Amino acid sequence: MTSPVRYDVTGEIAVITIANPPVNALGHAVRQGLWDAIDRFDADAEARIAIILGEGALFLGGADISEFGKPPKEPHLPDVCTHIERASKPVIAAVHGPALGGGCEVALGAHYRMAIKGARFGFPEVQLGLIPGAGGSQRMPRLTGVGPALDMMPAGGSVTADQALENGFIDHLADGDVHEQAMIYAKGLLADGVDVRRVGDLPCPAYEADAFDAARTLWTRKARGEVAPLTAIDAVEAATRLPFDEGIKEERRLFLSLMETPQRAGMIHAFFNDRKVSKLPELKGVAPRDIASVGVIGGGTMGAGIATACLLAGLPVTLVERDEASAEKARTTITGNLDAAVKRGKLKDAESTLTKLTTVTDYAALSDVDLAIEAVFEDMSVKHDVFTKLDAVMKPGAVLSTNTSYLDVTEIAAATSRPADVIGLHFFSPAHVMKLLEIVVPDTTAPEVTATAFALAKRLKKTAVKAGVCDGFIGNRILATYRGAADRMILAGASPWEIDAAIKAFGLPMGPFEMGDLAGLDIGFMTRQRKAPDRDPRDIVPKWADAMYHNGWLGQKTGQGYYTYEGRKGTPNDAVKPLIDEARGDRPQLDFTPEMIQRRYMAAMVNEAAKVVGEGIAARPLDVDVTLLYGYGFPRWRGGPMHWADSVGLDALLDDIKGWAKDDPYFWQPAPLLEQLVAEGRTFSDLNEASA
Ligand code: T1G
Ligand code: NAD
Repeated sequence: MTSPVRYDVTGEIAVITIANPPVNALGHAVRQGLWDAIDRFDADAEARIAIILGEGALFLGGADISEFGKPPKEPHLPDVCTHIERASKPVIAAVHGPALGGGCEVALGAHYRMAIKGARFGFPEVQLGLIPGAGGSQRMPRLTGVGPALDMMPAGGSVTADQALENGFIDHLADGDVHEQAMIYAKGLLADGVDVRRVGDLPCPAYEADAFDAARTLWTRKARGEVAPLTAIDAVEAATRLPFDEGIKEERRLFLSLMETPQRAGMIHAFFNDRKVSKLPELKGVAPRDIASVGVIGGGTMGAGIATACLLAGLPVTLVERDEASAEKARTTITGNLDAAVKRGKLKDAESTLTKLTTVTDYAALSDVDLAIEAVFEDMSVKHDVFTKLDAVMKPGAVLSTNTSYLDVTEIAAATSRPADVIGLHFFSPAHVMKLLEIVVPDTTAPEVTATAFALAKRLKKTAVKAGVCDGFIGNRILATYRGAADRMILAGASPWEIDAAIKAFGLPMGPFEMGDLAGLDIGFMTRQRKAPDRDPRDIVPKWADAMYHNGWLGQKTGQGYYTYEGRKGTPNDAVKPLIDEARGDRPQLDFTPEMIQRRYMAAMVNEAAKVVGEGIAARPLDVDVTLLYGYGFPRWRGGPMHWADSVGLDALLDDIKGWAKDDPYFWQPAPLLEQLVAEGRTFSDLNEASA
C-alpha cells in the first residue's frame, strides 16, 4: 500500500506532503509515514531544510478520531511530534486551511511555522471529551505564553492566521499557493543560515498567579459537568511548573485518563452523528431544486426568526402578514435580530441585508419565489386557508413548507393540488439561533423536495433531521412523554423544583418546569386542550398546571409560574404547592432522590424514543440523539439519550419500566423495539451500524 506521506527533494529542500483525504487525519499510516520521512531527511545529504505540508483543502485535520477507543498503534503522535522536533536540520510546517488538534501539534513539533492567509489553528479536542495529547499543551504556552493557550484549549477554540502571527504561534504569513510560498520561505531561511529551533527547549512560560484559578472558576460554571475543559487547564498549568519531558508525561497521563471516560465516547458519538444524520440512502443521487428566493408567511415569533435565518444565509425574503401593522412589527423584529447579529460579529452590515427583505400583505407577491415557509397560528383551518392561497399563487416547481409544531403535515399538503411539493420544516425558537431543523416528510412528498429541504438546511447552517408525520414528530413527541413523567413524579411526591434541579444535575441547561415558564405555560395548556377530546381516560392531567393557567401564572412573561421572576432570575413559587397538594389528594407519596428522578425522566425519554424509531418516525436511533442534542439541550457529553441508554444497559432500563408499569401500566408500556433489542441482546448503536 502506498504511504499517504510523500518525500520529494528540490535542490536543498525536502518537501514532506501528507495526502490522506478527506481531511489528512493523522491515522497510523500517516504517523508512520511522517516518522520515516524525518529519518529519510536526516539521512539525506542533499536536503538542508524540510517542509511539511498537507495536500488538498487543509494542512492536517488532527488525530484520526475513528481510531479512538481502539488499541493505539505505534508510533504514537506525541512521539512523532518529538521526532520532528529532534530532526538534525530545520523543519518548517507550512499551513493552509485548518490545522486542528494533532495538526497544530505537528506544526509545534516543527522548528519554523508559516501559514497562508485564511489558515486556521485550533485545538478542538475538548469537543471530543479530550485534551491535546501530542505536546500541544506543553509546547504552545512556551511559544505564545499561557494566555493564548488558556483561551483556546478549555474552549476547543481556534485562531486565524493573523491572530497566530500576533501571538507568536507562527513566524511567517504569506498569500497564495502554500507549496510555492513555502519554497520561498525555506530559501529565505537557508539564506539566513538558520538552525533547528526546538519549542520544547524553550523555558517554562511565565504567568499571572490567578490565571488558572480564574479559568477554573469560569469553566466550572460553563462546562456543566464536562470534565475535559478543566483537565485542559490542568495540562497547561503543568507546562508552567514541570520541565518539558515531565510536562509531556503529565499531559499524556491526563489525556489517557480522559480517553477512558464515557464523556469521550459520548462526544465522539455526537461528532460522527453530526455527519451521518444528513446522509440518507434514499436521497443518494437525488438533485435538489434551486432555492434563490424565499417567502415567509406569518412574521410572529417563528416567522421573524426564520426570515432572519434566510437573510443571514444571503437569501432574499418576501414576508407576508395579515395586515400592515403586523408586517411592520415583523420588520422591526427582524431588524433587531440583524442588529444583534452584527454585535455578535455574525454579520457585517444589517442595512444592506435588510434591503433583501420585502414585507407585504398580498400573497400575489409570492408568485415567483422558489420556496414558501408558513409560520402562522397553530390552527388547522388557518393552515388550510394559507396553503390554498399559496397553491393558487406560487409557480410550478416551487416548494411549499409548514413550520407547524404538531399538526398533520399530510393533511396540510392535501389542502393543495400539489402535495408532492409540500414538506414540513420545523424550526426551533429562536429560529435564527437554534441549530436543529426537523424535516417532516409525508409519504406524498417528492424525493427532490426532501433533498431540497436538506440542501436548504446546509445553506442555513442547520443540523437537519428527517422525521415522519405523527403528533409532535420526533422531538416534541418525546418531550411530551418525559414531561408526562415529570408530572407523574409530582403526583407521586417530587416537587417541580427538585425535578428541575435533578435534571440540571444530569447536564441539561434547564429542567422541564423552568422550560415551561420560559416558553409560556399557556402553550402547555393549549396543547392539553387540543388533546383533551382524544385523551385516554387512564392518562393524567396536571390539574395544578391548569389552575396556574386560570390564575394567569404563565411563567416568565407574567413574572410568575413555577418560579417568581425578578428579571430572568427565578425563585421557587410557593403558591404552587397548595395546588399540587390538592391534585395529589391521597395518593401514596415516594421520597424521590435526584437519581430516581433522573432515572424515570430518562427512561420515559428513551422508551418513547424507541417507539418513535420502531414506528419509523425517526429512521435511526442517532436521529433521536441529534434531535435532542440540538433542539432540547441534551448534554453533548452524554452523546444523546439513545447512546446514554446503551451505556446504562437496555435490559436494566426495561426492568425499571416493567417495574413502574405495575403501578402505572398505561404510561409505562415498554416500547416493542426496546423489548426486541433486549431479547436479542442488541443495542441502539447496533441499529445505527446496521443502517450505515
Ligand atoms: N478523524 C477521522 N475522520 C475525520 C476527522 C478526523 N480528525 N475529521 C473529519 N473526519 C471525517 C468526517 O467524519 C467525514 O467523514 C469526513 O472526514 C469529512 O469531514 C492527539 C487527540 C477538518 C474542519 O476535531 O472539524 O487531534 O462523513 O464533513 O466540513 O491532540 O471535519 O465523509 O464519512 O467534517 O470539510 C482533532 C474534526 C482530533 C477535527 C473538515 N481534530 N474535523 O470539515 O468535512 S483529536 C478535530 C473537523 C486530536 C490530538 C488530539 C472537520 C474539518 P464522512 P467533514 P468538512
Ligand atoms: P405567533 O403567534 O407568534 O405568530 C403567528 C403570526 O402569523 C402572527 O404574526 C399573525 O399575524 C400571522 N398570521 C396569522 N394568520 C395569518 C395569515 N392568514 N396570513 C399571514 N399571516 C398570518 O406564532 P409562532 O409562535 O410564531 O408560531 C407560528 C407557527 O410556528 C405555529 O404553527 C407554531 O406551532 C410553530 N412553532 C412555534 C414555535 C415556538 O416556539 N413558538 C416553535 C416551532 C414551531
